[in-house]
Amino acid sequence: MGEYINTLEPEKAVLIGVSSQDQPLSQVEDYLEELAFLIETAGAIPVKKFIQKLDTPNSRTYIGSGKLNEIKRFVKSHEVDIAVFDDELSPSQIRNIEQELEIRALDRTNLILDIFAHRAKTAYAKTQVELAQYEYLLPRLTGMWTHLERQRGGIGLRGPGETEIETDRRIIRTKIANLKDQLEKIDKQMITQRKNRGKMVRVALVGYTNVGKSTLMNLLSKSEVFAENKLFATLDATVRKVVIGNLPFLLSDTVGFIRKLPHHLVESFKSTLDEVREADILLHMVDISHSGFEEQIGVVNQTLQEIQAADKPVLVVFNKTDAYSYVKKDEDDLSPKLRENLTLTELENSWMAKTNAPSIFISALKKLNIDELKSLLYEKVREIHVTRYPYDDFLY
Ligand SMILES: Nc1nc2c(ncn2[C@@H]2O[C@H](COP(=O)(O)OP(=O)(O)OP(=O)(O)O)[C@@H](O)[C@H]2O)c(=O)[nH]1
Ligand SMILES: [Mg+2]
Repeated sequence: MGEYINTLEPEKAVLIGVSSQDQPLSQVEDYLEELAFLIETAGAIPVKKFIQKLDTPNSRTYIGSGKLNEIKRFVKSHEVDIAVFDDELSPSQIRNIEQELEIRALDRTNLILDIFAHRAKTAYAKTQVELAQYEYLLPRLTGMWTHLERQRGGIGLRGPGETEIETDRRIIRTKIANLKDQLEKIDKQMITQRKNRGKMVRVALVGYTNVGKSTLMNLLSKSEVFAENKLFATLDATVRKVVIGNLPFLLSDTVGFIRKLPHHLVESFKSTLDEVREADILLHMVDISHSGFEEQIGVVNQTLQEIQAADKPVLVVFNKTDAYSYVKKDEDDLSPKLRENLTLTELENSWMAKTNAPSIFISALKKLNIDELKSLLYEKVREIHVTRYPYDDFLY
């Protein structure tokens, strides 16, 4: 009874998350919602979500055996192909789960790496992703092979398993070194390119994935950057010259951030993120129609810190106002208004009261409030421009 693999049928996936004291149920539901979007982006179909309440994960199989059995029954009856966990699993946990469920198991990091690998288009992005994949794999080889070592290696013998690991390790180390060399060469070219841009003010679009960065880029620069309703539509940095009024500046669009962006990806995308690190102004875009937008803001700020870009002037651009919705409260309901009860105007006011970072509410898709954004941007760019070109008289 051979395994039947139909490459035309998209794979079916179950999603698995764990709720605990620090991770309440509603949050896990949001996370799994995002995981489902990631799975769709990867080309598979999310068919069911499983959440287990668990304060300490099982060291062998991450979730408890009861839950695992429940999932197994579902997997069998619905012909599911993969089990995707929202949290990071150890190599041995993955192995144990795969043995129990008899299907492939992935964690979130794995999935994101896979999506990046499929979506990378340029040689540069491909090289960056390949590097991240090998770096992810290297420390995991041991875990993947220990059982073989034990089975095959006799007493005092160097088992074939072990030799294989050593060979594999050596091959991977060589690959990593080669990829780093390649990237370094391209990086040097890019540094020269960036130097040639002169002193022009540089603005970088940053934000969570799928918030509308590329859509705004296209709108402001009249370019045709790829934008779509999938995660990580953009992997390479694109830079365009934009002119507002008579003021020219450079605008860059780059890879979006996400919760738990794999560390190796951030590492290997460092030079793509140089656009952000070297920018004079950041346009932090937020999808206001997303229920988790506040947490997304936090993830972006944290990632900016990781790449040492957190101390730049920021203009917060709340996008997708056209898609914003709220839960209207009854007149006689006197309980305090929650965030989900705020109208757009109330939300704007409460945000303005909370922060001193300049912000603006727009819809890039419906082209709402774009002139206001432009004049705000003009002011910000001008402030920097005049310090760099003190004798430039185009402004006066
Ligand atoms: N309703 C609504 N949708 C928008 C708006 N702006 C962008 N979108 C949609 O949001 C989706 C993502 O837009 P992109 O511009 O690709 O987002 P991005 O931030 O560049 O995404 P990544 O490159 O994947 O990080 C697309 O389907 C857009 O059409 C908006 O103002 N309102
Ligand atoms: Mg994009």
